[in-house]
Amino acid sequence: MLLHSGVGGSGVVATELGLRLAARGHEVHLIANAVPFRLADERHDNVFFHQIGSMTYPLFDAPLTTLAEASKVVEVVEQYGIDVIHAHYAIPHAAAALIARAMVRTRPIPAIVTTLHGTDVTLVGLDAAYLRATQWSIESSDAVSAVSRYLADTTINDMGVRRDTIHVVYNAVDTMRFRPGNDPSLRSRYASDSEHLLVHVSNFRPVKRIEDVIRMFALVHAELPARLLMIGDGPDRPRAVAVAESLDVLDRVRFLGSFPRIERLLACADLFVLPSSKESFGLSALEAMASGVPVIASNIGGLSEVIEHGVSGFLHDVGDTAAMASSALELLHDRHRMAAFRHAARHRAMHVFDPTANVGAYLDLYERALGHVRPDG
Ligand code: GMT
Repeated sequence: MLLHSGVGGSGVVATELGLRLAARGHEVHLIANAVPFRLADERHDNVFFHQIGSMTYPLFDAPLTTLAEASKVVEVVEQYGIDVIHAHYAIPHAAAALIARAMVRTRPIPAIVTTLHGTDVTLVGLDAAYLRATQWSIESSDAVSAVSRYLADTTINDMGVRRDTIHVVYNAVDTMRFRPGNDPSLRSRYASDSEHLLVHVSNFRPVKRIEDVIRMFALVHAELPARLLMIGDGPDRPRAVAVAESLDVLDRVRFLGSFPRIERLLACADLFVLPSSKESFGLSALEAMASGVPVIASNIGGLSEVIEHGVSGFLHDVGDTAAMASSALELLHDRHRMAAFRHAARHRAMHVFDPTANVGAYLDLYERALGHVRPDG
């Protein structure tokens, strides 16, 4: 598995898939710049971590990370006899995998599977600086998957990738780990019994529109006593703090920073808020739903494949914080409706985004890719 190690859904998806494959007896090697976020507190005999080297040199503007990654992949493939290289996020991982395969001296050569997660297609990959490299990486992989139908279609239609098939494999959630079960003593640290608790989790990048979380929260709090937990960190945090201050709700908002085990906190929430401008899937929303927390989100990307509008949450136009607040208040005012939404959210998470089915889908994809690269077995 080649993955981004920081806070972010693609790294979480890759790490959790690796752990599930290892639990089934497969040997899994994770290759990243640093220990992946959700691997930090896990240990499994079949899981190995290899750190990509980083050498600076006055002639280079920055470390040549894609080449360093390719070199590390070659080392791991030649030492361990890897069958499948699974790149999570097209660039640079799929490109590094393809470069590595061209260098490998041992046989048989590994198959390359690329999973598209989001901005590798909808933002970064579309930029002229990376477009051809991204197209080539996707077209040259032996099998390609996307985490939503929306993302698969966008890759073919908007990015102009020439490929017959991009398989859709929805992300999964561990519904034993993420489950309802409010811990009153934990919740009481952030909100009293008479206050409603709203939560947002992300890496606070511009696509997450975290200022909208604050604006929407301020409208909710104007009508009902409420608190907001902002979990995560990133470049837009100072602006969100400034907006909270200007709307006079800073004392109602707690910025907790980022940490890997958020399940106990999520289970304390009344609503989860995700007003992103781009979101190919929305793993954090799914984790909230598994915790029995309805989601108020924007109606973009793959979010409508995860959240059913009017059943397990509400979807509104990007930036329409008034509509988002009004939907939130609708649920917070109506205990029975809230209970129905909580149940529907949990039910959907359990039945549509099941980890066992997800591992099975990826194993099928690995077989397909191996059939492509090693047709004679
Ligand atoms: O594509 C990104 O912006 C980064 C990526 C990540 O590593 O967090 O997020 C994407 O992949 C997640 C896991 O598949 C999805 O849940 C997110 O929706 C997706 N982010 C975007 O599309 C903005």
